[in-house]
Amino acid sequence: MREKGVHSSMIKSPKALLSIAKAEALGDACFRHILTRIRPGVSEKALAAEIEKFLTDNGSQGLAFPTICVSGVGTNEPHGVPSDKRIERGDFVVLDFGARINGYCGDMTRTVAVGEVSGEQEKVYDIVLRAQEAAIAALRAGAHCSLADRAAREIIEEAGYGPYYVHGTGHGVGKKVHESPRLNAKSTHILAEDMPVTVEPGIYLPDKFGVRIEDLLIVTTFGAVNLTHSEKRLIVL
Ligand SMILES: [Mn+2]
Repeated sequence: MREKGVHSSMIKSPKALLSIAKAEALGDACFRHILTRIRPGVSEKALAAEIEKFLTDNGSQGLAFPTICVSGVGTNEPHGVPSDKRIERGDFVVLDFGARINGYCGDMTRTVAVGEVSGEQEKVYDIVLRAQEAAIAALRAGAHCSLADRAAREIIEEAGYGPYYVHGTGHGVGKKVHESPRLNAKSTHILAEDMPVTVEPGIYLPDKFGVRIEDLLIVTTFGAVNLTHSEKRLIVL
């Protein structure tokens, strides 16, 4: 019997899930690599190019989507485009990228600090991380997708940053990087076993900085399997 809010295209085959897991593992390897390249003076464009080179050199067949690498004030834009801006001490750097394996996409985001970090940066990072972990904890086959969004949003709202969480909490992933189900407040989708979904809350402070943390997980009857293993505690390079 098909549950309301569940469409078969959201549930992926074992072969598709393995390809998505491999794409995400390649993303983890890429993150480890790019950490060795992030330093003051390197441009966003150069880092984005290095990410894409690492992915394709290591088996990515094309890319899941154009790489986001933004820094400083530019991190306050959720879908920023890499520019010639050079990394500076005190910047947050947001990296959002994905490999493609057998046609299937990976998708991950990490925010790292360079040189030093302010109290406000640490505070906002911690709120986003707690929101992300709460949303992950709300993933379970049979749960409404809006619940994961609510879990993340509640934490951000209680911390006083509600107006600065300007997008949904996550999405399905397949041959397209953005698929159903949608994990947002209006979603009518219901999670089911073997749905790959992202969880990616963020806070974007105008004229200051933004933070986003994104993992890719497979929904199960007991919760979710996290395919993304990169460090989530704040990294200061
Ligand atoms: Mn995503």
